[in-house]
Amino acid sequence: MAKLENKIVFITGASEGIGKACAYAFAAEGANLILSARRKNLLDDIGENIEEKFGVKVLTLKLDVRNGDEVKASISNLPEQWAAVDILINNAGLAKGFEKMFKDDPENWDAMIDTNLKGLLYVTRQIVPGMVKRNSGHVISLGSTAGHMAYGNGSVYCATKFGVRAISDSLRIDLIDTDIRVSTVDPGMVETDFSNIRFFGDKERASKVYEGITPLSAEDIADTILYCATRPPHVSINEVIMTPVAQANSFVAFRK
Ligand code: 8X3
Repeated sequence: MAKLENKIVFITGASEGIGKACAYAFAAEGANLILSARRKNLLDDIGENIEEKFGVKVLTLKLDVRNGDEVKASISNLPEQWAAVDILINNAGLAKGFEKMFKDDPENWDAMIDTNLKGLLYVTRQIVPGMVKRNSGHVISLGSTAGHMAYGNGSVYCATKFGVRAISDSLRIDLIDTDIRVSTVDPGMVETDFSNIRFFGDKERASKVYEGITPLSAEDIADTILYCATRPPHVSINEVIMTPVAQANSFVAFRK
């Protein structure tokens, strides 16, 4: 039997990259999906394809996690059959710019803090109370190696990922008297649109990030998130740090 049959999995940032890969990985295990992102047209295509391929149900939700009121309205108005979310995957996140903090444009900071931290908080705040009521659930958030070692030109991105780790560690304590699990999966180099967005569409600069290295793929991360979600109920994978073999940490990588 599929491991996640009849479970409801809520994924943020599901229109591309790691979020989209999670959608496919979890559907393959029989989960029904709530896919959320700003670009609903992309979600609808993914949803249709997944329903056809895996025979699971998919609800698509146009959601900007940066908007607290919108998050509250959307999640509190979920159709009844979708309201009992079993697994929340806090995937929506981004890096904007690569610049010394004292030269950087504060607009970039707002984009990262609003999505990576406040967005994660807004969504989690809406979904966890239902999990507490049912005494069941799993919150899995995307951290980063940048949340373990800060690097130059990345102060605010690193701060947000240190923050994701702090929020997860604290939430795990807040939920200690429940059966709810809290995990972070913290990757290093993953080849998605991440660097392209960080460098404002400069594809050449983005591709240099992964030069001479076999980076992780979105599917590698989804596979690990699925692993966390499919352990026996008494097992909590609290934190996973994962990198390409050729990357040791934020600073040390070997390029062929
Ligand atoms: C992505 C990894 O090293 O680009 O979170 O910050 S890094």
